[in-house]
This record gives sequence, structure tokens and C-alpha cells, in this order.
Amino acid sequence: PQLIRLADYRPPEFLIDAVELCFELDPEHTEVSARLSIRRNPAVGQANGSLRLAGEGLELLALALDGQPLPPDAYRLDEQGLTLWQVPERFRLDSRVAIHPARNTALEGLYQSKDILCTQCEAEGFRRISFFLDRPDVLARYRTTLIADRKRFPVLLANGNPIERAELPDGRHRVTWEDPFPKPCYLFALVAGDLECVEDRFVTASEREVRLQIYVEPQKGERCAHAMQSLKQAMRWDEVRFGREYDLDVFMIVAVSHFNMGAMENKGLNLFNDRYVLASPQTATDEDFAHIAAIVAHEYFHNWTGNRITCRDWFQLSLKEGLTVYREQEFAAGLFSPSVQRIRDVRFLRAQQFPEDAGPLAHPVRPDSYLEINNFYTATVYEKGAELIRMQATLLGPESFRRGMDLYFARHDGQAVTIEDFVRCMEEASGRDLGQFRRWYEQAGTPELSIWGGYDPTAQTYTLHVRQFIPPTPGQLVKHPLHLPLAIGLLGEDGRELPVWLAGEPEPPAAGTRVLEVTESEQHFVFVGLDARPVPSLLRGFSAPVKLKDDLTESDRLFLLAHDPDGFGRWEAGQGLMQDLLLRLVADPKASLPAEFIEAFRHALRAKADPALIAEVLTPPSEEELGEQMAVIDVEGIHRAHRLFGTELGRHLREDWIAVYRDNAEADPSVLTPEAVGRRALNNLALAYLMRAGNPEGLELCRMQFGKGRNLTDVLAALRLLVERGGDDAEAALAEFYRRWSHEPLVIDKWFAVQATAPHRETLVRVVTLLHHPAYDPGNPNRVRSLIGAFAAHNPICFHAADGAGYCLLADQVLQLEPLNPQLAARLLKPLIRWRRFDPQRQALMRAELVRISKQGARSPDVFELVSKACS
Ligand code: B3K
Ligand code: ZN
Repeated sequence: PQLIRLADYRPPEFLIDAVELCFELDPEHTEVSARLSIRRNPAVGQANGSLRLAGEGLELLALALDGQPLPPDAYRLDEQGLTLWQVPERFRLDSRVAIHPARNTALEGLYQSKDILCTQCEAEGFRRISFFLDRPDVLARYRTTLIADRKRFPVLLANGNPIERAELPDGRHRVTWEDPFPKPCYLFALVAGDLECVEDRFVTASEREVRLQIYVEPQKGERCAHAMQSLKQAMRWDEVRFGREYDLDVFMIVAVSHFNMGAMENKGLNLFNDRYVLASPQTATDEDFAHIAAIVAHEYFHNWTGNRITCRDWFQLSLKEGLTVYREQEFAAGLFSPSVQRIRDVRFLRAQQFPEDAGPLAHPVRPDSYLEINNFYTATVYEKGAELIRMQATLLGPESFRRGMDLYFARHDGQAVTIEDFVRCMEEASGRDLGQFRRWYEQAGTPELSIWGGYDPTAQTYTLHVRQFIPPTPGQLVKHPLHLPLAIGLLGEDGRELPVWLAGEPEPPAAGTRVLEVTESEQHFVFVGLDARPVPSLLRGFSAPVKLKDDLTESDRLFLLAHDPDGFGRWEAGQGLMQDLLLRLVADPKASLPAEFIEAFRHALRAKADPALIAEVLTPPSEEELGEQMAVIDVEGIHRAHRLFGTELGRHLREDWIAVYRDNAEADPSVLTPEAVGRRALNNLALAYLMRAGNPEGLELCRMQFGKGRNLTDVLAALRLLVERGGDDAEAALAEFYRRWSHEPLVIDKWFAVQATAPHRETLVRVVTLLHHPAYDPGNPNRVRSLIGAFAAHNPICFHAADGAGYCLLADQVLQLEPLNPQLAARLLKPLIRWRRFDPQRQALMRAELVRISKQGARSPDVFELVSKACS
């Protein structure tokens, strides 16, 4: 495969103004006719007269230029596309190709999911549908006609508005759709099938009525209410927060059960993995409900950040993804609690993005080269990208940031632009210089920020010294200091917020959070007017995506855990305490939990606070996060320490956990209010601690909770704990759960995942057995992820078994899946890539499997790119 570089970007030599597509749909054999109105791009000087179109796996049936069939010597056809040797300045190109959706296991282009035909074109799937300039900076108007058997495919959908329908004499019917907004081909979509439609309406701020439709497999309509409500909330939110209205007469969501990722923002016709649409309290957990709201909103928000304004090239992917994740996070913060939302986003960043940024796949938020663009839909491009937007919002303040967004929408509507264009809008609207800030987009690696403080009682000043260090990453050995917002508070003895008063300022500001700006590799800030040493609350709200090393003492952290007025700050202080303790336990299994520590967490548990926040505060950093803190990841030590910690905190706080459980147990299982969701989270955490402490009452409660079976959050939490404990109870519960839900694939996915993540010696054998279970289906990405993905990514102790059996299992599966679905295979492979972080024996075993994959497989650019980066 060929390396694509940002530095080689050239504007397109040709433009396509209008596209007329006609599909004669059939799963075995679909014919696609395309009429393209092409003209030379006036902005580009004449090169040679030839035109190159991308096309893969297309069987060419006919080709004509301005109505004249082209003789074979007028063009060349190869594996990757079509070259026309001589073309005029402006012309019409008609092509007709055949494709085979039912054979498309890669789920890219036009494919079949059960009885539904659907498409996925981002990033480069359109070239599997028709010959085209498959690049995001070619924007065209589309008119799409779909023809299919009326019985098998009563619903025919494409982007835009339907403009014509007809019955055909041969039992087929025809629908034509027109999308008035020019778009790149990656936003093209069509759907054909027998689908149930749930309909609602939304009146926009300027009083236009929009029809909202969610299409699902028959009989699943009842489970769309939450997605529909989330959609309406998102539409309103975008109007209020960013002044963005929806622009077509109809907005459609289609849920299918075979999908490589979460969802896709095709213009006016979003396609979803059905796990992010379908939900009822019996079949989806509270976490699923939250994901649905977030993803429905995310895809909807793309209508402005991604569709109306799109990317010039795929290196700019974070222009739409980072910005849209930021918008999604802000929306979600308003649904529940902002602190809890921020905590979850930070946990995700630390667990997913930090390791990526520290390993062989580290890349800048705007990468400078790739082999396979599908490998760059990463936590760095998405979540770190969102952090970069958040930092700009923090540096500019809410009003300037909003002005910057307004300018961005006004100036670039209808264009394909770059990250640079976005940052320039932020600069112009605020008058600020973001020159140094731009480095965040270019430099990979997580900065380490060291902060230490000193109090001078005579001068009554407190000085914070700040140093930043950005570790080298592949291909980037030298780094330059970054510009970052450092939000801090200073707390007095009683926990009161003090003014953060910088030396040299005539007046103290109001007490509370203040944003300092760090720009140098080493810098200090002097605060005045302090008659005692304050306790600093640092990096409030995680104001920059850095690894913070501070000199706070254990008693400072205990103080912050109890007193920081900022909920995020209390959580962070608790995480710091737990992390230190867990790492001590890794080094010395006999280390014990200090009494002050237990009391502090007892206090946190009894606090009159949001139960969801309490649950977060009492949840320790994950095993993955702890591993990140160690020079060599001690798989067994971390697992043992984690268990021990759970057992001990369960034991010491036993009475409190029982009390918490009793207080919260009566919550109505069908209620989804933030209050009820928070109570369930806290309740299930209590149950987990009681079970880990081996408490007989815990086991009794767990059995009862499983038996009630009215709410999946509760049932699944109980099932997970029973399975973690093992034995007859576990087997009985698994059998019972399967019996009850065997007709419900999304619930059965969870049944697979619970078994794949059980931390037992036998788990590997069980996973191998489950590969032969009648319900296992390598053709369904959700199923594969729930078994293989869950095992490799969320069961560290089993996946990293010392004999290498876990690695071997994963490699076997990657090799089997690669020819079918390379994108899925590449994603699954990722846990092997961090081999350098483990001990020499494990390193050798992991590397051997990577080498085996590269020898026996790695035929796709997806897998090839990851394996070669991992081994180099
Ligand atoms: N834009 C899509 C992701 C496409 C992934 C292609 N491999 C979903 C999203 O981010 O909203
Ligand atoms: Zn997105």
C-alpha cells in the first residue's frame, strides 16, 4: 500500500457539480448507473488531459462520454480505478457497473445486513459503489433513484427529500430522492428494506416543521422512544447553544444490526448500529441509554460540523470529529451532571487515548501521513481532538468562543476546509494569538506537567512552579512547549475558596477558579494576600489533556477529597489517593489501607451529594489506568492489588455499603431520571464491594437482584458479580439469562461479554467454546466485539496470561477475520500493539503473534499498517 502524506495535498483537477445515480437493487447483483457532470477545476492550472476516478470491486458494464460510448483504448481499468486518457474541459460521464452487496463482508460500500441493503461510505466506501472522485473536497449535488422489488424492499431511502415515486409493472417500485446540499461522496447513503418507521416532528426556531423518522427492523419500533427524544433534545440544544437549525424537511435514522462502528452522519439519513438506537429498561442498561443520547446527538451535530462544513482532506478528520465530540460532550453534560460527564470523559481519555499517545501508534491530532485512513478514527483524533477544542473554548472564554463558532459557520458554510481555517476563525473572533496553540495539532504525545508549590509566610505569597515535558513519539523526537490553560483554585483551611490573586495585580479577583496560561517549558506564578499556605486545587475540570505530577501530600488530597467545592476536583483527589495506594499494594501486597483513608471514603460515601458522583468517587482507577503508571506493566500485581483493594474497602465499609444498598434499593426499575440512574449506579457499586468482600449478605442481595429481573442495569450488574464469583450460582444465572433473552441479540451480546471478561483461569477455554456457540456469528461485528474484543481489551489478567494463550487466540481470530472484514480485524488487534510495555516474556510472546499475523495475514492495508508500526 501507498503512504499518503498531508504535504502532498493538491486541490482536485476536476470538479463534479451534479451526480445522478440510479440503483437497480438486488442483494446478489445490483446495477449502478451514474451520470456525472464534470468540469476542470478553474483554480488549478492545466496538467495533462487525463482524468483518474477511484473504483474498487466494480464490474464495468458501460461507459460513455457526452453520450458517446468510449472505446476500450480511451481508458484503462485497474484494481484501484479508471483512467480516461483525454477528456474535455466540461463533459458528462455515464457509467454503469455491477456490484454484489450480499458478498460484501467488509461492510463498506453497499452491503446487506439481514434483509436490509444499506451503505457505509466514510471514509472511502463510495468507490465500491461507483467510479468517482472519492475525496472529501469534491462537493456535488445528488439525485438518487432506487429501484427494487416492492415486497422485499418496501422502504427505499436516500439523502435529502423524496421527489418522485412510481410503481413499475414488474413488481418493482421506484423512488427518487434529491439532496439540495452539495456534499462529498462519503456522506452519500441509501437504505432498502422492510422497515418499521417511528415518526415524530420537530418545529425549528424559525418555525419550520421537520419530520423525524426512525426506521428499524419490524417489531422493534417500541424501543425507539429514547433515541427519538434524544434527537429532539439535540436539535433544540444546537439551536440554543450554537444557533444551528436543521436544514432539510426530513431527518431519518436507520438502525441496522451489522455495522462496523457506532453510527454514520450521512446527510439527512443517519445510519446506526442498532445497539445505539434500540432501548428499553429491560433490554438496555443505563449506560446504553446514555450512549444512545450521546451518539444520536453526535451524528445530528455533524449536520453542521462535518456536513455543511466538511473536511478538505482526511488529515483534517479532527476538524469534524474533535469538534463534534466536544459538542456531544457539552450536550451530555446538560442531560445529567456536568461533573459526572467530565469524569467519564476524562476516564475514557486516560484509559484509551493516553496509552495510544504513548505507544507505537502515537500520532498528532492532525496526522501527517497514513496508509489506511480507517486506522485514524482514533481516540487521539476524536477525544484528544475534543480536548483541543475545549482548551480553545477555555482560553477564549464562552462569548469569544461562540463568536468564533459563529464566524466559522458563516465563513465556511458549504466548503471543505482545514483545521487551520477553524483556528483562524477563533483567532479573528477573539483577537487572540493561537500561534503556539497550533502545536497541539502537530505534536503527538501526552505532555507531562509537573507542578510544585512553595509558601512564603513572611511575604504571604504562594508560588506555583510549572514545568512541561512532552515525551518523544515515533518520528517526532524533538518537541516544543505548548500553550495550555491551567485552571486552578486555592482553598483556605476550612475549604473556603480564596481569591487567586497574582502578584502585580492591584486588586484581588473574586474568590474561585482562575485560568492561568502556561506557555514556557518552565514557568512560575506568584499569588499574594495569603496569610497561610493554601491547598491548591490544580487542573480543575481537567483543563488540559496532560499527565499531572504534583507535590500534594496525602493529607492535601484527603483535604481536597473532603472539601474541594468542585465535584471533579473531589473525584480527582480521590483517584490520586486510590492510585497511590493501589501502586503501593502492587509493590507490597501486605501494605494496608490507612485508617484516615478509610474514614475519608466513608465520609465521601455518606455525603449528601449526587449519588452518581459518589459512585464515581468510590470507583478506583481501572487496571489499565494503573498499568499506565508503571514502567513495566505488572499484570498480575495490578490485578491482585485491585482485588485486594475491593475486598478491603468492602470489608471496612461493610455497614455503610449495606445501608447504601438499603436506601437506594427501592428505586423504580423503569425510571430513567438522573436521580434514579445515579441511585442504581451507587447501589450496584455497593453490591460489588459487598460481593468482593465475600459478604454472605452481599451474595443474598445479588441473587435477589438478579432474580427480580426488571431492569437490565441491575440484572446485568448482578450477573457480572455472580460470574466473577464463579461456581454454581454463576452457571445457573448464565443459563437463566440466556433462556430469557435468546431472542434478543443486543442482550445476548452482553451475555457473551460478561463471560469473556470474567477474571478466571477457565475464561480462555470458555471463550474458545463460545466461538462454537450457535449464537456466535463472525459476520456480526457487535457479536465479535462482545466476545473477542471484550476478552482482549477488557480482561487484562486473562488476555495477558503468562503462557501467551490469550495472545494466540486473538491472533488466530484476527487472521480469520481479516479477509472478511479488515476494519474490524484491525481494531481487534490493538491490544497486541502495546507489547513493549510488558515484561520480557510477555513481550516475546506478543511480538511472536504480531510476526505471525504479518507472515500469514496482513494482506489488507488496515492490518498491515498496524502490524508494521507495532513491529518497527
Ligand atoms: N464519521 C463516522 C465514522 C466513520 C468511520 C469510518 N471508518 C461516525 C462518527 O464519527 O460520527
Ligand atoms: Zn463523528
